[in-house]
Amino acid sequence: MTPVVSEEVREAVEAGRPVVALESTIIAHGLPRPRNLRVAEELEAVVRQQGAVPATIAVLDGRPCVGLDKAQLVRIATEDGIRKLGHRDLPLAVAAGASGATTVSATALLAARAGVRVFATGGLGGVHREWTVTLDESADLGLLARTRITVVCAGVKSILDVPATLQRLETLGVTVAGYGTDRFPGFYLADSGHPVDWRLDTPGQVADVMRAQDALGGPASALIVAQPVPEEDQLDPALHARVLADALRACETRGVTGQGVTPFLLDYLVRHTDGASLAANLAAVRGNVRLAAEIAGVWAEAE
Ligand code: PSU
Ligand code: MN
Repeated sequence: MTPVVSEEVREAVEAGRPVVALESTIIAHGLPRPRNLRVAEELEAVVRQQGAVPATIAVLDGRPCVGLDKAQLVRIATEDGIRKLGHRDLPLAVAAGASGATTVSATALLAARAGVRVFATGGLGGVHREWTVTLDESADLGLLARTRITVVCAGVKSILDVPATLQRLETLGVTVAGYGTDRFPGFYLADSGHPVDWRLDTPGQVADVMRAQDALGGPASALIVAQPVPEEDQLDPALHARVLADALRACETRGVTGQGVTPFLLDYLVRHTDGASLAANLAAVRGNVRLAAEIAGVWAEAE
């Protein structure tokens, strides 16, 4: 299942130039249409502005692709029947010749296989509230415990049980640092209400940690760089709390389970905050993509 790496990405990886992996589930299932296509293109442009090469990742007609051309990006954003693929779904999608968007877990796996070390997203998946009943924990966590990649994110999605997710990351041995903060970010919110033990303040410091990971050896786990959405762009915390409580109730009432839970909750928030949650989500992702490109730049210089 060797990924099909675009020529631009392959050349950049071979030459040691900066590359940033981008996931496609946020495009296909995390953002409303038609805005999602514009966002996909904008995120790639942000990477380029920083002098790095974007590698958006997805599976098209059974082929895992690292680096999409314009037509492929359009398919992911607009085609009906684009599936949501976690890493466990990849062999099924390949064998069936299916097309799908990759979550953090599938994107991280394919990026690492293609030699891409830095990856930007919005918020990681994690332990869902009601875990004691549903046992719903995103496959993102387990995969990141086994993959050497740096993920820039705004923490984990605030629809989750954040302290339980932080605990699982600790148990699984995933390295976590706040970026420019001692507080663990809360995706739509700048502060999840929980502290983070380590803080990094510059792309150079992040690259130092990446080098130390490699020098130490040990399990090939990830580095999570958790950057908060700027406070002026965050969702109003009171609105967030109120609408999220409604969203969780609606999810239960409608019997949404499994892969459908996260897209349902994100969509509910967009519709019931008059788009404010979308604005916060986009601000977080944009900031993460920019920082990831900076980190990739410093990393490429140091290699
Ligand atoms: N970040 C966003 N929007 C998203 C996601 C992340 O801003 O839609 C996606 C990621 O692909 C993540 C997935 O891996 O949600 C988690 O889904 P689940 O909880 O079903 O594992
Ligand atoms: Mn889940």
